[in-house]
Amino acid sequence: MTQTVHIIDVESGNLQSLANAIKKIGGYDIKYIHNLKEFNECDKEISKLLFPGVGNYGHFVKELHERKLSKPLREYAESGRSLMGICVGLQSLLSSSEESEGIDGLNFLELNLRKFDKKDAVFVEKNQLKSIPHIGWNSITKLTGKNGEELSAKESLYGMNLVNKYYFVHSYAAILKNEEDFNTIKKASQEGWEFAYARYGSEVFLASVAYKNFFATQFHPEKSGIAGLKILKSFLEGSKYSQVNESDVQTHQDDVETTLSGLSRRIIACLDVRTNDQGDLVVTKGDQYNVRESGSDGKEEVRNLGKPVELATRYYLQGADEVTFLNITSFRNSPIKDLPMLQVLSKAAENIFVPLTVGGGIKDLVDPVTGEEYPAVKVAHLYFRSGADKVSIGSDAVTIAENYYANNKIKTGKTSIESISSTFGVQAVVISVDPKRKYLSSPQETSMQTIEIKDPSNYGPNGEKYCYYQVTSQGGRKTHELGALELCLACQDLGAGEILLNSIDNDGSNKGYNLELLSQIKEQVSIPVIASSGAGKPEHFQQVFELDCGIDAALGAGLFHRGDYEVNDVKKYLQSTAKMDVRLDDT
Ligand code: 1PR
Repeated sequence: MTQTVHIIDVESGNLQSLANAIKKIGGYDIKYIHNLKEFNECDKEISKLLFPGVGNYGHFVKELHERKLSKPLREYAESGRSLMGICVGLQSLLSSSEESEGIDGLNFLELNLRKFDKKDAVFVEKNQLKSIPHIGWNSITKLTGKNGEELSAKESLYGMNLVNKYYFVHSYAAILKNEEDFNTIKKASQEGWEFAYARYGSEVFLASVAYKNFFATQFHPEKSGIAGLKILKSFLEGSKYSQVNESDVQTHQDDVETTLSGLSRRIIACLDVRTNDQGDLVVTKGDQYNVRESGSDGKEEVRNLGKPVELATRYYLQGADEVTFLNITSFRNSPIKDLPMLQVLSKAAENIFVPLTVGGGIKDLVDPVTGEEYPAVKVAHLYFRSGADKVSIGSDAVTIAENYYANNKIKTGKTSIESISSTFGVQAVVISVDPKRKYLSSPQETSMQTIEIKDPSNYGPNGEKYCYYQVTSQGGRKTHELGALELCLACQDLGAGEILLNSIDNDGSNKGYNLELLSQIKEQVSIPVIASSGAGKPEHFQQVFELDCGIDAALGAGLFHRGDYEVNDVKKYLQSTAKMDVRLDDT
């Protein structure tokens, strides 16, 4: 007989993925609760309640209070029935957050949430900044049971263990800093609370808390591959202390590095999607953004590398840590409800349990059929509702940055970057940058920050010894008087959470990433940077991760589409040859 799982929905982020994960586990129906009335209507029948949240703590807690859900939630938890919080769901159960001073949480445990320190000493020592948000796959460093006793590597808390890696995405956490925090934890442990700890740089924070029938994770089990699905399953089945399987241990190798951050090396598979001349939605791939090639009849046609959902699922099963879809012809208007990527996303999210990013056409839109205006935040919401975790903004970011500098860096609060990040959190906004090298004889020829080219074989065609990276929009069609670095700095200030840094010069070349461009930008921003364009073999991933600036993730497209390498070939190479820490999922 199917059981019902209830999910609290206060319209925060991507609930579809959680629903999909529960469907995948099987045997459960889902019912959403939006307000007190709905809670009261089904209160008696609730036995498994999920409480997910992403984005801003204050926004989320206020929604809970305004919908009058705080009190029934507390009473529900006290009644001994099962409750599971996820991400901001966990955070809201603590007492307060630096993110939103003056807004009280539900105070199940008296701890304050703090922002991670970008000037973490272990990073400063290496001349780096710690990237904020904390995005990626991290490990649990310690699990404690009642009275603070440590659990062994063979034990688990709801399937969560010391071997697997889980997907985190947040800027604030219950970071344990001072004596008061440790005393709170000690006292709670004596009362029967159980904890999982994780590390980001030198900061230790709570990855999970459990007490009686209540459990909460800072990471996203619904986005943590098979390892995450096992946690959800254990919670739903009430299996609190399941043993770790021998097969789980396959991911562990003793001689691999321990990264500075604690995060493993994140590998992203990217799919450029567009309609071909026959009107089918296909995955394509360009060389320096040119996606056309000569067909059998000699005519130029769009390179067709396969179907978007099929390829994305394949890469997930091959071990991709994240999948990105870019609609590369989004500047052609289509009716909002028919936005082609909505369907792709919702289909992909049914079977892919790692983060999904969607880009292309994230901006204020006017429906060409109805004339209705759709602000960017509403467009983004449609994608989140379909299963996206992040949206990536390309062309609109260029316009926004140009206006930002023209207005002396004054923020209007109205741009797509600001509106989406203030509603859904900075972690939901990626900026996709499409830069092209511009050679200069002297730095005085531009107001942008320039790079001095070290290797004479890379000088410009007329012996130019300097360059900067000029941004383009509309898939490289339009060039702007703006540097990639200046674009990234503006977007970071406006609230972007991550940078997808392409390079038109290297795209599709298989000659490796643009290390010069990546270093210039990563050295000056504090949000995560994803290296993109040029990966042709596993060694290129090693090379980019070895950069002194500390690249956060590396993306590949062509090498996976052509079948030259599977995603796990890259990861296994990184693990066994480069001794780098990667995530290999459960079996
Ligand atoms: O401008 O907000 O509508 O977004 C459009 C998005 O589409 C942008 O993210 C832009 O980068 C992307 N895009 C537009 N035209 C193209 C094209 O190729 N003609 N693709 C394009 C950009 C770059 C990477 C690529 C890597 C790795 N693709 O995503 O996947 O370079 O390739 P490789 O590993 O094979 O070298 P908006």
